[in-house]
Amino acid sequence: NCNGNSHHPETFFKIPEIKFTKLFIDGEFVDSVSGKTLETIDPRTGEVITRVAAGGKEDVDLAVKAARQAFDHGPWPRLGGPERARIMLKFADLIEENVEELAALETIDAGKVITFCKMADIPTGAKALRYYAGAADKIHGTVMKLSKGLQGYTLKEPIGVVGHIIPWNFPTVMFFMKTAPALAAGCTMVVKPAEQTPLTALYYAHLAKLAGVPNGVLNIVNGYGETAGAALSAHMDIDKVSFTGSTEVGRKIMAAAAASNLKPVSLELGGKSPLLVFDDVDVNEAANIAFNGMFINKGEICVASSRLFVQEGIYDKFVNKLVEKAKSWVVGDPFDPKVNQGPQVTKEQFERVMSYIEHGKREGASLLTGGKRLGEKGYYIEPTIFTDVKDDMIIAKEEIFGPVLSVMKFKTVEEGIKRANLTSYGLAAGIITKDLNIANTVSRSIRAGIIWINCYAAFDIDCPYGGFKMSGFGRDFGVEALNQYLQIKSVVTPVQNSPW
Ligand code: TXE
Repeated sequence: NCNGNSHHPETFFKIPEIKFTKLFIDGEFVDSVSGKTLETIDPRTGEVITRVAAGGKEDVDLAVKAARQAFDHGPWPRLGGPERARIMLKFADLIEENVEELAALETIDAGKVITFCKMADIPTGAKALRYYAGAADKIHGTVMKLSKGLQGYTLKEPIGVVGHIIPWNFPTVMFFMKTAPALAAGCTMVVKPAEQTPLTALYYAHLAKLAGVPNGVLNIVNGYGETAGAALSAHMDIDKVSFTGSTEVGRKIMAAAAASNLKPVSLELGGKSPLLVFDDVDVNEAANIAFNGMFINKGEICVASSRLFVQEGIYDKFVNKLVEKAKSWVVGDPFDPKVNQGPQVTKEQFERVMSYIEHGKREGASLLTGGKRLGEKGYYIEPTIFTDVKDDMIIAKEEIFGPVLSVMKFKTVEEGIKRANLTSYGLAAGIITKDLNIANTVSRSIRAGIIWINCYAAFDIDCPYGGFKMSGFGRDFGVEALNQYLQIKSVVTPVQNSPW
């Protein structure tokens, strides 16, 4: 493993100039009312990249007012679907034209490896816009022949002004998994990006304007959760809040929605996802899937396969393979194309992960590999694997959100299912086996929103995704996400002298 600080970033990529640092309200970049700003930090060094305007309640009020006006009187909800689609497609093209610059912004802000940002994260923004643009002109209700001479039909109307509160682990993907279906539905919106990663969202505001998204439709208020985020979730004039983040904040958002105007919320929260590997597999292939399922995006991924259950027949061989993979996994500057894992997003997250590693050691799990910080600067952590993990240890129960894997041994299918379900979360799960019956039984028995068989973390925009249990409710991606931004109105009327 190379040291996180051994390279100069310029060797690999030109860091882009930071062009957008203000709030975006009613089609203009503006300072915050209070004049306050917040620092955004380069996780490779801990140094300040730039300061961006920090919005508070007053700024949220202004943004909601603009969005309300655009919804109640503006063109966006009133355009035909094909017109909205045309603008969304242009927006998607602009993202692709600027992919290099956007990828570099995402990498410097979040510490995500540049190769992935270029290949996956940024293009997913364009893909989401195109997918939902394709749906914008196919939003139909149904017609019902009702009893007693009545006829009914449903109208699917945009839900109104939406608040999107998003986290820092996939700033671009989260931005578009929420805004693209809301735009297609004809909603207007206020987005609050995570305070740790504000840079790409502001660039998207600029591109939206260039593409022709009317003023007031897409507003961005950067700021902290307790101020800007809380103001959005408690706002009387917001019709829906869509949130991705921690379970703890999810509770606060739901409470604020209940205490204000009872706006519906959708919550995509944490996870502690199980991956079950059965004796019949090709050990090398399965270890690859399991290792990537945990360590991609430095473990900062809500579906991370952080509880790995390996059946006893292959357990020793499998664990050896995992160690081999950890040894060849390159941690370092995320601008280096050879690097697999960049720094954790912030000092706070870095310290949180390190403290979980200490918990694991204290609780008596065996530290098989890793466990240490890399370098003295920046927030780099070695890929870390614990074995002899018991189901009730803290490291097996709580979401660590970093490169720390817990490996457990199991005997029977029944035992595997039972232990996989021993969690308050229910976001995702994986099964690796050649036995179709086992795959079918296990996938029906695990209470989680997405199950991967012989693959892991395989996402597609057409495939809905969200949680069971304390991983939240509501679905992002797929047609399901579009429905979250639509209201159903039933219209009923008598039909006189109906012949049937
Ligand atoms: O999340 P927060 P944090 C989990 C993960 C991680 C932990 C803490 O386990 O270690 O959460 O991360 C905004 N009202 N996930 O503290 O605080 C905040 O500004 C309204 C899993 O960074 O939930 C940011 O925009 N909003 C997750 C967003 O909520 C508030 C991804 C998420 O931040 C608010 C991220 C409030 N009172 C973390 N307080 C996933 N599911 O992928 C904060 N926010």
